[in-house]
Amino acid sequence: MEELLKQIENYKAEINDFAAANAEELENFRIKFLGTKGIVKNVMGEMRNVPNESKKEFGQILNAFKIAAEEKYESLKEANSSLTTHHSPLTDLSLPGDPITAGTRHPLSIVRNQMVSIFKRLGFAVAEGPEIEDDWHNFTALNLPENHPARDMQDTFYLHQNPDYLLRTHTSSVQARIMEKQKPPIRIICPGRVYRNETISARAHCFFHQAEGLYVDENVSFADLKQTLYFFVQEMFGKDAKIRFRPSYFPFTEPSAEMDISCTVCGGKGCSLCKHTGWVEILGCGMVHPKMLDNFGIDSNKYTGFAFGMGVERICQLKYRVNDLRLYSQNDIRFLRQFTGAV
Ligand code: 2NL
Repeated sequence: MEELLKQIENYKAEINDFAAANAEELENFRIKFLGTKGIVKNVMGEMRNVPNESKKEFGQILNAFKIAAEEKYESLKEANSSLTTHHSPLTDLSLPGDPITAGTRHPLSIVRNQMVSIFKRLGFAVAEGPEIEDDWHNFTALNLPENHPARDMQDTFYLHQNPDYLLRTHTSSVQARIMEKQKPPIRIICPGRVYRNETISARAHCFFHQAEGLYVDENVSFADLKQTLYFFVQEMFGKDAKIRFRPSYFPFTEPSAEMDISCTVCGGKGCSLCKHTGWVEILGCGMVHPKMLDNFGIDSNKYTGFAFGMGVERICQLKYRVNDLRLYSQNDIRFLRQFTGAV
């Protein structure tokens, strides 16, 4: 009897610990414990050998054992039915799935992709770099002296914990990183997000997007710069677009220029967009300052280069007439949907 009681305790523990990973394991459990030749039936059979005076007590123990096995099986069966692939007759697997509505590309992505694809056709490769930059790559290496206004705390987001690090204020830092590692010929276009500490308004934001280009090789001239940018403008704004250069100043180029295109609204006749001048400014450019080339160990007697930088938002404004910079980051679906179908 003692033996039988111990055995029942062991079976109970086994039942308790049992977990079915699938329907097959559960069926094996049923056969083992509850089948016609199963353990429960077997143990019940032992009643024959129990002396009469103990039959009542043993009967209760055996009954409880049987119920424990049955309840375990029922509860596992229920839990398992949700796991097993029972095909409900209500599910028609041949029906098409629920449609996922396709979104639209963000206007700034559309314009950036267009820019990149135009420059790629001219042999420019895409280069990217970190948005958290160090002072050297963002300022010093780019010929921005210690007291330059762009270094002012007002304009730049410095990292609190280590003000030698900052959120890049232009993508020129990417070009600096490439010149550091790569020797001429270098022909890259660097699209990316940049940050400035500005009060947000229709015309200013604390982050925006740029695409900067750099071409360094032997015999690169201002004529190459003009022809490259003219090609870009004609591809971006159409064959009727004209360009003009005005002298300007950037610390990393000499000579420097700003480039205008004929007004995209009036075609040059004069309207409110171009303030009746017929021209709108789209980018800054110039010949890479020889000091910059020397900074990176590129022989400025042998090599020359041109560089340019433009705002993606600005090009987008001229192409799609977006007149408030805040629209780009407000995620207003009524704005974004208007670019459905644009590439
Ligand atoms: C602008 C003007 C410009 C550059 C960016 C550059 C970068 C290197 C060397 C020389 Cl590494 N130049 N970049 C040059 C001229 C103008 O950007 O108005 N950007 C929105």
